[in-house]
Amino acid sequence: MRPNGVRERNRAGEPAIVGWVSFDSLFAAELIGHAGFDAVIVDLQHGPFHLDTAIGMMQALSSTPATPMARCPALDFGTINKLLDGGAWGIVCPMIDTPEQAREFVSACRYPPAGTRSFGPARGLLYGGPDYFDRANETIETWAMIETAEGLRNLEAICAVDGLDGVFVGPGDLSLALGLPPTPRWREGPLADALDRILQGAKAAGRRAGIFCTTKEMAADMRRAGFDFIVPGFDALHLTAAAREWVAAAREG
Ligand code: 3PY
Ligand code: MG
Repeated sequence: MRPNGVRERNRAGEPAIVGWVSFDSLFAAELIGHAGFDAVIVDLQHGPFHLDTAIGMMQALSSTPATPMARCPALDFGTINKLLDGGAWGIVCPMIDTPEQAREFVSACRYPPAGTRSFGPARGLLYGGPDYFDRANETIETWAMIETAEGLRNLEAICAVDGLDGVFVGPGDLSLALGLPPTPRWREGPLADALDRILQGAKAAGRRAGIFCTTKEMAADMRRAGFDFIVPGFDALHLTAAAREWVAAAREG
């Protein structure tokens, strides 16, 4: 089975740098897949597209060096199974509040006896190879998002769930849960305390920690803090930032 770029990078003791695609474009996914990321997440929660497009985007990513992963729209067995069958080498699941939900999430991603995933790995065998079934449980990554007040309260119990690979911070929703505006103020106050708690809690439980970053500075800070899985912005942000720079350069020139 093809290796998982996130897992390989983390095993080498380095943070994985992960892309994030929200355009309903196969070509955009392919472009981002060639940008140097270890993996790329197709965002089916907030990306304005549905499952068929998400699977096409993972097919496009399969032609690049980046490992295809997906964020499911919610904790839903059917959608998670379809994304895995469509070639996701990892799932990020939003809004995990309780250890029971984390257990249900991990179970949906693992073939029996470890879990309850149904067999029918459509693209898995094509992209992964004939040993897909033997290696899927140990290769596919499960990342539970901590981004609600309840999830934060239950952090230790969520981290203790067997088979969970890591916890992934959604700093926008987590800020809202803390009574802050959604643009993350990660350097001070309640969000900084929460990020520290999540990182320490994950490490104490032997889990990895990931985070979505809204600026380059935040990504650099999170890398220095010790996060294992860093998403430095996403396609729409990268495109508008680059376009603004080009416009400014042309106006100044
Ligand atoms: C958040 O910041 O809440 C996220 O889910 C990142 O996309
Ligand atoms: Mg969120």
